[in-house]
Amino acid sequence: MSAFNGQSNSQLILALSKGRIFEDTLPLLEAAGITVTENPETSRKLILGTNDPNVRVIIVRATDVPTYVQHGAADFGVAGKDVLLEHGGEGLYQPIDLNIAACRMSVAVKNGFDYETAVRQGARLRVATKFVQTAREHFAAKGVHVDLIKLYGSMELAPLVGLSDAIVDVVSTGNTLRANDLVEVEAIMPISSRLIVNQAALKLKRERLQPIIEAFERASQSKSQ
Ligand code: PRT
Ligand code: MG
Repeated sequence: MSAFNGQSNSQLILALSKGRIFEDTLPLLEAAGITVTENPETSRKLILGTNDPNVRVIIVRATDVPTYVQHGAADFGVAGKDVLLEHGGEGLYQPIDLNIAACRMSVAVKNGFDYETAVRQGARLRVATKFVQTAREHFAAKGVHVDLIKLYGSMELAPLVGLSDAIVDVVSTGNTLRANDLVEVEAIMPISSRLIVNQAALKLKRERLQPIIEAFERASQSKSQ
């Protein structure tokens, strides 16, 4: 189960997604003495080098990061709590909340839709989301009956064209909701990104991984203070 089969235990593969997670992880890597030598926004490469010949970064979709780490194709990675809840966390050790890429998971509806009354009256709600596990658990805990509609993106559109009554999505500034005449009616939970480590790699490569985990921990704590 070693990353990039056949490589020695000194080689480390880190899985990241492009965009906010990559950008917010760079300072943590710097704190661990690791500099990524290529920019995923301008390079088409999916495997990026660093100043340490034993450490490489692979660029994958945010929702695929836990899958690469679970199967040992990457030794460690950074993934949002939203993504980890949907994945389930199997085979993953989650040592630290890095307090990066912060946002919240929320319920939103079209401006004018009376969510409170619909819930109170026990109406059956159509809810569009990429986060079906999280949405199912949230509404089950409230005792609200829902028909979940799985989408892969642009959830904001669903209530506007009558596909759903509500959406469950991550929100940070709220600008996207406002721009689409949607209102946030319920905050489900705060979301931030965590460091995830393959459970076998943690044992086999502990000597290499432990100092990086500790540097990430120190850097993320000093940032949140
Ligand atoms: O973009 P892609 O489809 O490849 O995947 P992704 O959206 O899962 O990846 P990415 O890189 O956009 O997000 C990675 C992680 O960042 C998520 O798993 C979250 O944990 C976290 N995060 C933090 C966010 C946001 N903030 C966020 N604002 N993820 C997505 N958004 C979306 C939001 O849903 C809205 O559509 O960005 C849009 C703008 O948000 P507002 O509220 O600032 O307008
Ligand atoms: Mg995105």
